[in-house]
Amino acid sequence: MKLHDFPRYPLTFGPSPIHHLDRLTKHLGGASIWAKREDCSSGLAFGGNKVRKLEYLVPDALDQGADTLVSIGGVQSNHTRQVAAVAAKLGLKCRLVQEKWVDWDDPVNDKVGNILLSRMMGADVRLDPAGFDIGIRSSWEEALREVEESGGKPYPIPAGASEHRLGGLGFANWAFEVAEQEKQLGVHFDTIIVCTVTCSTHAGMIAGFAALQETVDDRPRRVLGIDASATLDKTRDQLALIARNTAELIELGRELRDDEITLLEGWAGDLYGIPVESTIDAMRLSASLEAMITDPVYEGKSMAGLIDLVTSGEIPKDSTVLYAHLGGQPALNAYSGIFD
Ligand code: 5PA
Repeated sequence: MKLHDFPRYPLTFGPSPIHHLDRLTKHLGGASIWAKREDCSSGLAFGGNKVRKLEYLVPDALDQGADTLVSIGGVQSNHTRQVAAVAAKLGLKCRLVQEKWVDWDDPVNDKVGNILLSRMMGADVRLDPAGFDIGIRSSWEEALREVEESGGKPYPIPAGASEHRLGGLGFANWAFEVAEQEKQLGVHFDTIIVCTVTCSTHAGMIAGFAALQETVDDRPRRVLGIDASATLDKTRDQLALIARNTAELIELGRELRDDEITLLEGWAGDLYGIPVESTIDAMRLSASLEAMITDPVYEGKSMAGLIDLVTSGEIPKDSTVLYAHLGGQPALNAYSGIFD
């Protein structure tokens, strides 16, 4: 099936807005920088990149007659908050496993931000002491079993909706959306910057831009993933796998080349979820120049990557860059100490 033939349940306002970051561009003195804002493209509980992914999972869940969405993430997972939001909007139940992915010493870390919102929206939130891992977890499989045993019909959504057959479609379609917006704006984005952890955002983009190139627009572009997992080898393997599976699913008609799958290291620090100096500097810069708010777990790290790549000239001065803002701001409340 081609990408546009997959059913999509609308949960966003439409295409996410794109705008130029003129003060940041001027400050860095290099490439022209724009942002595409997944953080304000949906009215569902502050939105974010998962809403777009879930638009392609919901028709499948409804087809199967599921009554409970079951998912997993860290205590401050944006993903699980978006699953809770979608469940609320559809009138479904939601069961969430929230693992201790981050050892961050903040007294309200498991009470504010994302987890507070998920509780408010009626999700059954259960804390689990397990640490960070982007793979399939037994606690999640257990949650699925429990829903079934209590007479419910669970719909399984793995971490970040990534290791799901349909998980890459949302951001494959993002590529086509970008191409439409480029026409309206009269620009061409030769470089895309995206934060990568469970991988279906970046992987979907890779498959989508490859399909775009085969069909409507063969101009070259680079999609640069900035790793925020700090488990680089595992993430790189998962990225390649999901990109290739998504490419096959949308009938790209050729193998993805290795040079289309680029994951850069250098900004994650040593541990997932722990901001380093470059993260905090990037968060402060983007907030103070553009009032564009980023979080310490994901977008602060990809923003740090963007800043360095533009400043060093790695992304050349004549480039036009699109920064994918994937959301994540609610977690800021659980990191109040950073800007004390
Ligand atoms: C997340 C993910 P991928 O997981 O698709 O690689 O996306 C990375 C990403 N930015 C980037 C924000 C704001 C994100 O929330 N979040 C996860 C979560 O549980 O919230 C899946 C890890």
